[in-house]
Amino acid sequence: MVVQSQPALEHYSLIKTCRPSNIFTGIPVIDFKDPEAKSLIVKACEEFGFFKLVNHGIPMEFMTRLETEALNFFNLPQSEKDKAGPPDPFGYGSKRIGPNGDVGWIEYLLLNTNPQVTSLKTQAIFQENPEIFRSAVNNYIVAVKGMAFEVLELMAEGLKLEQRNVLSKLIKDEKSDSCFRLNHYPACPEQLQALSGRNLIGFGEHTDPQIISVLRSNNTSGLQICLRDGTWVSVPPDQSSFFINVGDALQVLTNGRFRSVRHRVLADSLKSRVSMIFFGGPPLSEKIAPLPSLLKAKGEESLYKEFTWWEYKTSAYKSRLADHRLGLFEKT
Ligand code: GA4
Repeated sequence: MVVQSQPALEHYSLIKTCRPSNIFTGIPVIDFKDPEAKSLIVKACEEFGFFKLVNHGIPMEFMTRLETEALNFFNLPQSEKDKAGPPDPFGYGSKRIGPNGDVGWIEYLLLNTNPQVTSLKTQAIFQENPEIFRSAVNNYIVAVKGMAFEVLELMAEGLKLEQRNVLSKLIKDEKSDSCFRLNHYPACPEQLQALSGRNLIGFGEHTDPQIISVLRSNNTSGLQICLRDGTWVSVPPDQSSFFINVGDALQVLTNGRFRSVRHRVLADSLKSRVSMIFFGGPPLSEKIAPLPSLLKAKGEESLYKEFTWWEYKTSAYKSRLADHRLGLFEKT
């Protein structure tokens, strides 16, 4: 048995492992309908850069329909899925994440939220049930984007910014550089994990470069976040809720008051995990700098050099997943 498993371990030796960690019960939960939501969101973004959103009003059907369609795609033969790849950055990817050598126990589809042309690759993505899959993706994105606008408007109110659309307009803009990701983490063969006594990494630790990320997953655990003191904790899964991440751009817009949360996903030995994430990014030409009214209110200087979203994104794509990408843009 052990002898049989060794080649498998060798084969996956590029994928990192980590020790299992405890389920965390302290994730802030925000009820969208709570009159206090705006100040609770600000508090959660300051402390964790992460919170769970309940009572969000998006029907479960939007999520389950897309999950079913995504699984139909991921269950296709490998040769069919490969027609929708490689991800450059959009398309189907397996194990490799980004262009710089990161690998994980994962396969995924990375999609542009405003596709201009229908390429051969998009045809390959939507091949089986083109209209059904495409409309499940589109309907889901429209619903989640609308919710992200509202979250950003509540945030602006909580931050006491003069206009409640200062943040939301960045991703409402028709040139907004947002994207969407469908991830499939197959259950990881138990012997592989048992042999090392550790968990295989599905998606290595990183922060999201954008303003905000909205994640929904099935009920399989695996997502972990890194707390301020550097401890990694497991986020209990909840298929009916959304999880909101502060991205690097929002950290800069708030001059470091909100923190972009470092997170990762571990493979589960028994169940596969499916997640869908909307990444709300600004237009490429947008200047990313702390909001002047926030600096004025606190009498602060910007902690960051000036840059556009295009400059940040270009630099992000030259980095490795775990890199501290904002480091290059911090004033010394
Ligand atoms: C992390 C957030 C999003 O998933 C993503 C990722 C992107 C990719 O998978 O192509 C990146 C990663 C993400 C950050 C640094 C670069 C780019 C892989 C990578 C090594 C789609 C994004 O926008 O940035």
